[in-house]
Amino acid sequence: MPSFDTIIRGGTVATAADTFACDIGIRDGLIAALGRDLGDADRVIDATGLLVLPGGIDSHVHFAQPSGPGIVMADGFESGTRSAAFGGNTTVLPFCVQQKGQTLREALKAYHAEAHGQCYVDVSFHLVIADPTDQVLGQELPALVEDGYTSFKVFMTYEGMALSDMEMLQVMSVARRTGALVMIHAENFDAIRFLVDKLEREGHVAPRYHAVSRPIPVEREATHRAISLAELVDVPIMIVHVSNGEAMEEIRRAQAKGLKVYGETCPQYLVLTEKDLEGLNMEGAKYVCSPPPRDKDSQEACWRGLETGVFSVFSSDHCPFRYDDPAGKLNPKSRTSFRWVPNGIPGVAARLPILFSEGVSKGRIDLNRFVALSATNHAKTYGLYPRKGTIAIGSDADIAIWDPERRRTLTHDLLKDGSDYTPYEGIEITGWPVVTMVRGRIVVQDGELVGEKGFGAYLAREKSPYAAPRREF
Ligand code: DUC
Ligand code: ZN
Ligand code: ZN
Repeated sequence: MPSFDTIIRGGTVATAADTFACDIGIRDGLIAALGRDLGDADRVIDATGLLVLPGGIDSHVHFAQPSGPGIVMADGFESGTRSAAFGGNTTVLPFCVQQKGQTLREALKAYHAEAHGQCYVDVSFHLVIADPTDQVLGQELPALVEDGYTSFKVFMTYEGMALSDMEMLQVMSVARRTGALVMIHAENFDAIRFLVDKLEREGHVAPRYHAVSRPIPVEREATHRAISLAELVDVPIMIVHVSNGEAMEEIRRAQAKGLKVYGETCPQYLVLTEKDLEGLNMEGAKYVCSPPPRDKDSQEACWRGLETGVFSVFSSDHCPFRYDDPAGKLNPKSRTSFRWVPNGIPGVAARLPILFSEGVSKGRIDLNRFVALSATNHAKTYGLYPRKGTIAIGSDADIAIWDPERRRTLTHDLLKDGSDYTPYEGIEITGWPVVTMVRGRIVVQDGELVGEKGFGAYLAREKSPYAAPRREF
Protein backbone atom coordinates (compact mmCIF):
# COMPACT_ATOMS: atom_id res chain seq x y z
CA MET A 1 0.00 0.00 0.00
CA PRO A 2 1.36 3.46 -0.84
CA SER A 3 2.61 5.46 2.12
CA PHE A 4 0.68 8.60 1.19
CA ASP A 5 -2.50 9.63 -0.56
CA THR A 6 -0.63 12.43 -2.33
CA ILE A 7 2.94 13.59 -2.68
CA ILE A 8 3.69 17.10 -3.96
CA ARG A 9 7.13 16.64 -5.45
CA GLY A 10 9.90 18.97 -6.56
CA GLY A 11 8.47 22.32 -5.52
CA THR A 12 9.83 25.21 -3.50
CA VAL A 13 7.94 25.37 -0.21
CA ALA A 14 7.55 28.64 1.65
CA THR A 15 6.15 29.40 5.07
CA ALA A 16 5.99 32.71 6.92
CA ALA A 17 9.50 31.94 8.20
CA ASP A 18 11.43 29.92 5.61
CA THR A 19 11.77 28.97 1.97
CA PHE A 20 13.13 25.50 1.20
CA ALA A 21 13.10 22.75 -1.42
CA CYS A 22 11.13 19.78 -0.17
CA ASP A 23 8.43 17.25 -1.03
CA ILE A 24 5.18 17.02 0.93
CA GLY A 25 3.50 13.74 1.86
CA ILE A 26 -0.24 13.98 2.55
CA ARG A 27 -2.29 11.37 4.34
CA ASP A 28 -5.94 11.58 5.50
CA GLY A 29 -6.11 15.28 4.68
CA LEU A 30 -3.12 16.18 6.83
CA ILE A 31 0.50 16.99 6.07
CA ALA A 32 2.22 13.80 7.15
CA ALA A 33 5.81 14.25 5.96
CA LEU A 34 8.20 16.87 4.67
CA GLY A 35 11.41 15.67 3.04
CA ARG A 36 12.99 13.97 0.07
CA ASP A 37 12.44 10.47 -1.34
CA LEU A 38 9.12 10.05 0.45
CA GLY A 39 8.30 6.82 -1.40
CA ASP A 40 5.10 6.21 -3.27
CA ALA A 41 1.62 7.66 -3.23
CA ASP A 42 -1.73 7.20 -4.96
CA ARG A 43 -1.14 10.53 -6.68
CA VAL A 44 2.03 12.51 -7.32
CA ILE A 45 1.79 16.19 -8.21
CA ASP A 46 4.84 17.49 -10.02
CA ALA A 47 5.58 20.97 -8.66
CA THR A 48 8.91 21.46 -10.38
CA GLY A 49 9.49 25.17 -10.93
CA LEU A 50 6.46 26.05 -8.80
CA LEU A 51 5.92 27.52 -5.33
CA VAL A 52 4.10 25.43 -2.75
CA LEU A 53 2.45 27.74 -0.21
CA PRO A 54 -0.11 27.51 2.58
CA GLY A 55 -3.57 28.03 1.09
CA GLY A 56 -4.77 31.59 1.45
CA ILE A 57 -6.95 32.50 4.39
CA ASP A 58 -9.17 35.49 3.74
CA SER A 59 -10.35 36.63 7.17
CA HIS A 60 -12.62 39.35 5.86
CA VAL A 61 -15.30 38.46 3.33
CA HIS A 62 -19.07 38.98 3.09
CA PHE A 63 -21.33 36.28 1.66
CA ALA A 64 -25.13 36.00 1.78
CA GLN A 65 -25.39 39.03 4.00
CA PRO A 66 -28.74 40.83 4.36
CA SER A 67 -28.09 44.17 2.67
CA GLY A 68 -31.21 46.31 3.00
CA PRO A 69 -34.57 46.46 1.22
CA GLY A 70 -34.39 45.30 -2.40
CA ILE A 71 -30.62 44.77 -2.34
CA VAL A 72 -29.13 41.30 -2.78
CA MET A 73 -25.51 40.38 -2.24
CA ALA A 74 -24.02 38.81 -5.37
CA ASP A 75 -22.41 35.86 -3.59
CA GLY A 76 -23.78 33.22 -1.31
CA PHE A 77 -21.56 30.48 0.06
CA GLU A 78 -21.47 28.45 -3.15
CA SER A 79 -20.21 31.12 -5.53
CA GLY A 80 -18.25 32.92 -2.81
CA THR A 81 -16.22 29.88 -1.77
CA ARG A 82 -15.82 28.84 -5.42
CA SER A 83 -14.34 32.21 -6.26
CA ALA A 84 -12.15 32.01 -3.15
CA ALA A 85 -10.71 28.70 -4.39
CA PHE A 86 -9.93 30.17 -7.82
CA GLY A 87 -7.89 32.82 -6.02
CA GLY A 88 -5.76 30.30 -4.10
CA ASN A 89 -7.75 30.41 -0.84
CA THR A 90 -8.57 27.41 1.30
CA THR A 91 -10.37 29.10 4.23
CA VAL A 92 -12.58 32.19 4.40
CA LEU A 93 -14.16 34.02 7.33
CA PRO A 94 -17.42 35.80 6.50
CA PHE A 95 -19.59 37.72 8.98
CA CYS A 96 -22.79 36.54 10.62
CA VAL A 97 -24.64 39.83 11.14
CA GLN A 98 -27.04 40.40 14.03
CA GLN A 99 -29.98 42.61 13.03
CA LYS A 100 -31.47 44.98 15.60
CA GLY A 101 -33.91 43.07 17.79
CA GLN A 102 -32.47 39.71 16.76
CA THR A 103 -30.60 37.35 19.06
CA LEU A 104 -27.16 36.16 18.00
CA ARG A 105 -28.38 32.55 18.07
CA GLU A 106 -31.17 33.40 15.62
CA ALA A 107 -28.71 35.11 13.30
CA LEU A 108 -26.35 32.14 13.51
CA LYS A 109 -29.06 29.59 12.83
CA ALA A 110 -30.01 31.38 9.62
CA TYR A 111 -26.39 31.88 8.57
CA HIS A 112 -25.40 28.25 9.14
CA ALA A 113 -28.42 27.25 7.04
CA GLU A 114 -27.08 29.45 4.20
CA ALA A 115 -23.66 27.79 4.37
CA HIS A 116 -24.68 24.20 4.92
CA GLY A 117 -23.64 21.93 2.06
CA GLN A 118 -22.64 24.87 -0.13
CA CYS A 119 -18.93 25.39 0.47
CA TYR A 120 -15.93 24.47 -1.67
CA VAL A 121 -13.40 25.66 0.91
CA ASP A 122 -13.47 25.74 4.70
CA VAL A 123 -15.30 28.55 6.46
CA SER A 124 -15.65 30.05 9.92
CA PHE A 125 -17.83 32.95 11.03
CA HIS A 126 -17.12 36.23 12.78
CA LEU A 127 -20.13 37.79 14.53
CA VAL A 128 -21.28 41.38 13.93
CA ILE A 129 -22.75 42.89 17.10
CA ALA A 130 -25.40 45.47 16.14
CA ASP A 131 -27.63 45.22 19.21
CA PRO A 132 -25.57 44.75 22.40
CA THR A 133 -28.44 44.20 24.82
CA ASP A 134 -27.83 43.02 28.38
CA GLN A 135 -28.83 39.53 27.25
CA VAL A 136 -26.33 39.59 24.36
CA LEU A 137 -23.48 40.96 26.49
CA GLY A 138 -24.21 38.96 29.61
CA GLN A 139 -25.18 35.57 28.26
CA GLU A 140 -25.18 35.00 24.51
CA LEU A 141 -21.81 36.42 23.60
CA PRO A 142 -19.79 34.72 26.38
CA ALA A 143 -21.43 31.38 25.55
CA LEU A 144 -20.78 31.78 21.83
CA VAL A 145 -17.10 32.58 22.39
CA GLU A 146 -16.83 29.24 24.21
CA ASP A 147 -18.56 27.63 21.20
CA GLY A 148 -15.79 28.81 18.86
CA TYR A 149 -17.08 32.20 17.64
CA THR A 150 -13.97 33.90 18.94
CA SER A 151 -14.08 37.22 17.05
CA PHE A 152 -16.68 39.89 16.49
CA LYS A 153 -16.93 43.07 14.47
CA VAL A 154 -18.47 46.34 15.59
CA PHE A 155 -19.30 49.34 13.44
CA MET A 156 -18.71 52.97 14.36
CA THR A 157 -20.91 54.08 11.45
CA TYR A 158 -24.07 53.08 9.51
CA GLU A 159 -27.67 53.57 10.54
CA GLY A 160 -28.83 50.63 12.58
CA MET A 161 -25.29 49.30 13.03
CA ALA A 162 -23.21 52.05 14.67
CA LEU A 163 -22.47 51.51 18.34
CA SER A 164 -22.08 54.40 20.78
CA ASP A 165 -18.79 54.75 22.62
CA MET A 166 -20.55 53.32 25.69
CA GLU A 167 -21.65 50.26 23.72
CA MET A 168 -18.17 49.85 22.22
CA LEU A 169 -16.70 49.83 25.72
CA GLN A 170 -19.27 47.25 26.84
CA VAL A 171 -18.50 44.95 23.90
CA MET A 172 -14.77 45.39 24.44
CA SER A 173 -15.18 44.47 28.12
CA VAL A 174 -16.89 41.22 27.15
CA ALA A 175 -14.09 40.48 24.68
CA ARG A 176 -11.49 41.10 27.36
CA ARG A 177 -13.26 38.82 29.82
CA THR A 178 -13.84 36.02 27.32
CA GLY A 179 -10.64 36.18 25.23
CA ALA A 180 -12.30 37.14 21.96
CA LEU A 181 -10.92 39.60 19.41
CA VAL A 182 -12.86 42.76 18.51
CA MET A 183 -12.68 43.93 14.88
CA ILE A 184 -13.56 47.56 14.32
CA HIS A 185 -14.96 49.45 11.34
CA ALA A 186 -13.55 52.86 12.18
CA GLU A 187 -15.38 55.78 10.57
CA ASN A 188 -17.14 58.65 12.38
CA PHE A 189 -20.92 58.23 11.91
CA ASP A 190 -21.97 61.80 12.68
CA ALA A 191 -19.25 63.31 10.50
CA ILE A 192 -20.40 61.18 7.56
CA ARG A 193 -24.06 62.05 8.16
CA PHE A 194 -23.18 65.74 8.26
CA LEU A 195 -21.17 65.55 5.03
CA VAL A 196 -23.71 63.41 3.16
CA ASP A 197 -26.53 65.82 4.02
CA LYS A 198 -24.43 68.80 2.96
CA LEU A 199 -23.38 67.22 -0.35
CA GLU A 200 -26.95 66.22 -1.17
CA ARG A 201 -28.25 69.72 -0.38
CA GLU A 202 -25.67 71.09 -2.81
CA GLY A 203 -26.76 68.64 -5.50
CA HIS A 204 -23.60 66.53 -5.36
CA VAL A 205 -25.14 63.09 -5.67
CA ALA A 206 -22.97 61.19 -8.20
CA PRO A 207 -21.04 58.10 -7.01
CA ARG A 208 -17.78 60.09 -6.81
CA TYR A 209 -19.20 62.05 -3.84
CA HIS A 210 -19.20 58.86 -1.80
CA ALA A 211 -15.45 59.42 -1.36
CA VAL A 212 -15.97 63.12 -0.58
CA SER A 213 -18.48 62.22 2.14
CA ARG A 214 -15.98 60.13 4.10
CA PRO A 215 -12.56 61.79 3.80
CA ILE A 216 -9.44 60.69 5.67
CA PRO A 217 -10.12 62.63 8.95
CA VAL A 218 -13.39 60.68 9.32
CA GLU A 219 -11.39 57.45 9.41
CA ARG A 220 -8.39 58.83 11.34
CA GLU A 221 -10.57 60.22 14.15
CA ALA A 222 -12.53 56.98 14.56
CA THR A 223 -9.33 54.92 14.47
CA HIS A 224 -7.83 57.10 17.20
CA ARG A 225 -11.01 56.86 19.28
CA ALA A 226 -11.29 53.09 18.90
CA ILE A 227 -7.67 52.69 20.01
CA SER A 228 -8.23 54.97 22.99
CA LEU A 229 -11.32 53.05 24.08
CA ALA A 230 -9.46 49.75 23.75
CA GLU A 231 -6.58 51.16 25.76
CA LEU A 232 -9.01 52.11 28.55
CA VAL A 233 -10.35 48.56 28.69
CA ASP A 234 -6.95 46.92 28.01
CA VAL A 235 -8.24 44.79 25.17
CA PRO A 236 -6.60 43.85 21.86
CA ILE A 237 -8.39 45.10 18.73
CA MET A 238 -8.11 44.73 14.98
CA ILE A 239 -8.75 47.85 12.88
CA VAL A 240 -10.08 46.46 9.62
CA HIS A 241 -9.86 47.84 6.07
CA VAL A 242 -7.41 50.68 6.75
CA SER A 243 -7.19 52.92 3.68
CA ASN A 244 -4.52 55.56 4.30
CA GLY A 245 -1.37 56.70 6.07
CA GLU A 246 -3.01 58.83 8.76
CA ALA A 247 -5.10 55.96 10.13
CA MET A 248 -2.08 53.67 9.72
CA GLU A 249 0.04 56.07 11.78
CA GLU A 250 -2.51 55.89 14.61
CA ILE A 251 -2.06 52.13 14.66
CA ARG A 252 1.72 52.34 14.40
CA ARG A 253 1.85 54.75 17.34
CA ALA A 254 -0.33 52.46 19.44
CA GLN A 255 1.87 49.48 18.57
CA ALA A 256 5.00 51.49 19.48
CA LYS A 257 3.41 52.11 22.91
CA GLY A 258 3.05 48.36 23.33
CA LEU A 259 -0.71 48.19 22.79
CA LYS A 260 -2.09 45.11 21.07
CA VAL A 261 -3.64 46.96 18.15
CA TYR A 262 -3.61 45.07 14.86
CA GLY A 263 -4.22 46.44 11.39
CA GLU A 264 -5.66 45.09 8.16
CA THR A 265 -5.55 46.57 4.68
CA CYS A 266 -7.03 45.37 1.40
CA PRO A 267 -6.28 45.37 -2.36
CA GLN A 268 -8.55 48.33 -3.11
CA TYR A 269 -6.26 50.55 -1.04
CA LEU A 270 -3.18 49.42 -2.99
CA VAL A 271 -4.35 49.64 -6.59
CA LEU A 272 -7.49 51.85 -6.74
CA THR A 273 -7.93 55.57 -6.04
CA GLU A 274 -10.88 57.92 -5.61
CA LYS A 275 -10.41 58.81 -9.30
CA ASP A 276 -11.91 55.43 -10.09
CA LEU A 277 -15.20 56.68 -8.65
CA GLU A 278 -15.30 59.41 -11.30
CA GLY A 279 -16.36 57.14 -14.18
CA LEU A 280 -18.99 58.34 -16.63
CA ASN A 281 -22.64 57.94 -15.80
CA MET A 282 -22.90 55.48 -12.91
CA GLU A 283 -19.64 53.58 -13.64
CA GLY A 284 -18.15 55.01 -10.46
CA ALA A 285 -20.63 52.92 -8.45
CA LYS A 286 -18.46 49.89 -9.25
CA TYR A 287 -15.85 51.27 -6.84
CA VAL A 288 -18.08 52.42 -3.98
CA CYS A 289 -16.81 50.85 -0.78
CA SER A 290 -16.07 52.08 2.72
CA PRO A 291 -13.63 53.42 3.54
CA PRO A 292 -13.20 54.59 -0.06
CA PRO A 293 -10.00 54.21 -2.09
CA ARG A 294 -7.88 57.36 -1.59
CA ASP A 295 -4.85 58.62 -3.55
CA LYS A 296 -1.33 57.55 -4.58
CA ASP A 297 0.21 58.71 -1.29
CA SER A 298 -2.30 56.60 0.61
CA GLN A 299 -1.44 53.61 -1.56
CA GLU A 300 2.24 54.07 -0.73
CA ALA A 301 1.41 54.39 2.97
CA CYS A 302 -0.54 51.14 2.87
CA TRP A 303 2.41 49.42 1.20
CA ARG A 304 4.64 50.79 3.95
CA GLY A 305 2.24 49.36 6.52
CA LEU A 306 2.48 45.94 4.88
CA GLU A 307 6.26 46.09 4.50
CA THR A 308 6.91 47.14 8.10
CA GLY A 309 4.37 44.89 9.79
CA VAL A 310 1.96 47.61 11.00
CA PHE A 311 -0.60 45.66 8.98
CA SER A 312 -0.41 42.00 9.90
CA VAL A 313 -3.24 40.81 7.67
CA PHE A 314 -4.18 41.51 4.07
CA SER A 315 -7.81 40.67 3.32
CA SER A 316 -10.14 41.24 0.40
CA ASP A 317 -13.18 42.74 2.17
CA HIS A 318 -15.04 40.93 -0.61
CA CYS A 319 -18.51 42.48 -0.43
CA PRO A 320 -20.02 41.85 -3.85
CA PHE A 321 -23.00 43.45 -5.54
CA ARG A 322 -23.84 43.12 -9.19
CA TYR A 323 -23.44 46.35 -11.15
CA ASP A 324 -26.09 46.19 -13.86
CA ASP A 325 -28.84 44.96 -11.61
CA PRO A 326 -31.81 46.61 -9.86
CA ALA A 327 -30.87 44.61 -6.77
CA GLY A 328 -27.28 45.85 -6.92
CA LYS A 329 -25.27 48.97 -7.64
CA LEU A 330 -27.84 50.27 -10.17
CA ASN A 331 -30.86 49.92 -7.91
CA PRO A 332 -33.63 52.47 -8.60
CA LYS A 333 -32.58 54.83 -5.80
CA SER A 334 -28.85 54.83 -6.52
CA ARG A 335 -29.19 57.38 -9.34
CA THR A 336 -30.77 59.85 -6.90
CA SER A 337 -27.75 59.80 -4.56
CA PHE A 338 -24.52 57.95 -3.82
CA ARG A 339 -26.13 57.36 -0.39
CA TRP A 340 -28.12 54.49 -1.93
CA VAL A 341 -25.30 52.75 -3.77
CA PRO A 342 -24.59 49.52 -1.88
CA ASN A 343 -21.22 49.68 -0.17
CA GLY A 344 -18.72 47.05 -1.18
CA ILE A 345 -16.74 45.51 -4.02
CA PRO A 346 -15.78 41.95 -4.97
CA GLY A 347 -12.19 40.77 -4.51
CA VAL A 348 -11.87 37.35 -2.87
CA ALA A 349 -10.25 35.82 -5.98
CA ALA A 350 -8.20 38.89 -6.94
CA ARG A 351 -6.67 39.51 -3.48
CA LEU A 352 -3.71 37.14 -3.64
CA PRO A 353 -2.78 37.56 -7.32
CA ILE A 354 -2.66 41.33 -6.71
CA LEU A 355 -0.54 40.99 -3.56
CA PHE A 356 1.76 38.47 -5.23
CA SER A 357 2.18 40.44 -8.43
CA GLU A 358 2.40 43.95 -6.99
CA GLY A 359 4.21 42.81 -3.86
CA VAL A 360 6.44 39.79 -4.52
CA SER A 361 6.97 40.02 -8.29
CA LYS A 362 7.73 43.74 -8.07
CA GLY A 363 10.05 43.26 -5.09
CA ARG A 364 8.10 45.19 -2.44
CA ILE A 365 7.71 42.21 -0.08
CA ASP A 366 9.41 38.85 0.07
CA LEU A 367 7.71 35.49 -0.29
CA ASN A 368 7.67 34.82 3.46
CA ARG A 369 5.90 38.09 4.18
CA PHE A 370 3.44 37.22 1.42
CA VAL A 371 2.66 33.95 3.19
CA ALA A 372 2.32 35.72 6.56
CA LEU A 373 -0.01 38.38 5.13
CA SER A 374 -2.05 35.98 3.06
CA ALA A 375 -2.43 33.01 5.43
CA THR A 376 -0.32 32.54 8.56
CA ASN A 377 -1.18 35.76 10.38
CA HIS A 378 -4.89 35.26 9.68
CA ALA A 379 -4.72 31.81 11.27
CA LYS A 380 -2.77 33.08 14.27
CA THR A 381 -4.98 36.13 14.80
CA TYR A 382 -8.27 34.29 14.58
CA GLY A 383 -7.57 31.03 16.41
CA LEU A 384 -6.93 28.62 13.54
CA TYR A 385 -3.17 28.11 13.95
CA PRO A 386 -1.41 25.68 13.49
CA ARG A 387 -4.27 23.65 12.06
CA LYS A 388 -4.42 26.21 9.25
CA GLY A 389 -2.06 28.79 7.79
CA THR A 390 1.22 26.93 7.54
CA ILE A 391 2.98 23.94 6.04
CA ALA A 392 3.97 21.74 8.96
CA ILE A 393 3.56 18.11 9.93
CA GLY A 394 0.09 17.66 11.43
CA SER A 395 -1.44 20.74 9.82
CA ASP A 396 -4.35 20.42 7.41
CA ALA A 397 -3.09 19.90 3.86
CA ASP A 398 -4.43 23.28 2.71
CA ILE A 399 -2.07 24.19 -0.07
CA ALA A 400 -1.90 26.58 -2.99
CA ILE A 401 0.61 25.83 -5.73
CA TRP A 402 1.69 29.00 -7.51
CA ASP A 403 3.40 29.53 -10.84
CA PRO A 404 5.43 32.66 -10.13
CA GLU A 405 5.95 33.34 -13.85
CA ARG A 406 2.38 32.86 -15.06
CA ARG A 407 1.00 36.07 -16.57
CA ARG A 408 -2.66 36.99 -16.57
CA THR A 409 -4.71 40.08 -17.25
CA LEU A 410 -7.43 40.33 -14.62
CA THR A 411 -10.87 40.01 -16.15
CA HIS A 412 -14.11 39.17 -14.41
CA ASP A 413 -14.49 35.78 -16.10
CA LEU A 414 -11.28 34.51 -14.42
CA LEU A 415 -12.62 35.13 -10.94
CA LYS A 416 -15.80 33.00 -10.89
CA ASP A 417 -17.78 35.04 -8.40
CA GLY A 418 -21.47 35.94 -8.63
CA SER A 419 -20.94 39.55 -9.56
CA ASP A 420 -20.92 40.91 -13.13
CA TYR A 421 -17.70 42.93 -12.98
CA THR A 422 -14.38 43.25 -11.23
CA PRO A 423 -13.06 46.62 -10.04
CA TYR A 424 -9.61 45.25 -10.92
CA GLU A 425 -10.34 44.74 -14.64
CA GLY A 426 -7.24 45.04 -16.82
CA ILE A 427 -4.58 44.81 -14.10
CA GLU A 428 -1.56 42.87 -15.39
CA ILE A 429 -0.58 40.06 -13.03
CA THR A 430 2.63 38.04 -12.79
CA GLY A 431 2.18 34.97 -10.56
CA TRP A 432 -0.95 32.85 -10.41
CA PRO A 433 -2.31 29.99 -8.24
CA VAL A 434 -2.51 26.90 -10.45
CA VAL A 435 -3.69 24.36 -7.85
CA THR A 436 -5.82 24.94 -4.74
CA MET A 437 -6.04 22.00 -2.35
CA VAL A 438 -8.23 21.81 0.77
CA ARG A 439 -7.40 19.08 3.31
CA GLY A 440 -5.63 17.06 0.61
CA ARG A 441 -8.39 17.34 -2.00
CA ILE A 442 -7.86 19.42 -5.12
CA VAL A 443 -10.58 22.04 -5.54
CA VAL A 444 -9.22 24.05 -8.49
CA GLN A 445 -6.62 22.84 -10.99
CA ASP A 446 -5.38 24.89 -13.94
CA GLY A 447 -8.48 27.06 -14.05
CA GLU A 448 -10.93 24.16 -13.69
CA LEU A 449 -13.22 23.61 -10.73
CA VAL A 450 -12.74 19.97 -9.70
CA GLY A 451 -13.79 20.22 -6.06
CA GLU A 452 -17.05 19.08 -4.59
CA LYS A 453 -19.65 21.47 -3.29
CA GLY A 454 -20.18 20.69 0.38
CA PHE A 455 -16.63 19.44 1.01
CA GLY A 456 -15.80 22.78 2.63
CA ALA A 457 -16.34 22.44 6.37
CA TYR A 458 -17.37 24.82 9.12
CA LEU A 459 -14.53 25.49 11.60
CA ALA A 460 -15.10 26.31 15.27
CA ARG A 461 -12.10 28.39 16.34
CA GLU A 462 -9.85 28.51 19.39
CA LYS A 463 -9.23 31.66 21.35
CA SER A 464 -6.19 33.34 19.87
CA PRO A 465 -3.20 34.36 21.98
CA TYR A 466 -3.34 37.59 19.94
CA ALA A 467 -6.61 38.38 21.73
CA ALA A 468 -5.23 37.96 25.24
CA PRO A 469 -5.11 41.28 27.14
CA ARG A 470 -1.77 42.71 28.27
CA ARG A 471 -2.98 42.71 31.92
CA GLU A 472 -1.24 45.98 32.65
CA PHE A 473 -4.49 47.68 33.53
N1 DUC B 1 -17.52 47.37 5.78
C1 DUC B 1 -17.02 46.26 5.41
O1 DUC B 1 -16.27 45.65 6.13
N2 DUC B 1 -17.33 45.75 4.22
C2 DUC B 1 -18.16 46.38 3.31
C3 DUC B 1 -18.81 47.58 3.78
C4 DUC B 1 -18.36 48.06 5.06
O2 DUC B 1 -18.73 49.11 5.50
ZN1 ZN C 1 -16.44 47.54 7.58
ZN1 ZN D 1 -16.08 44.09 5.14
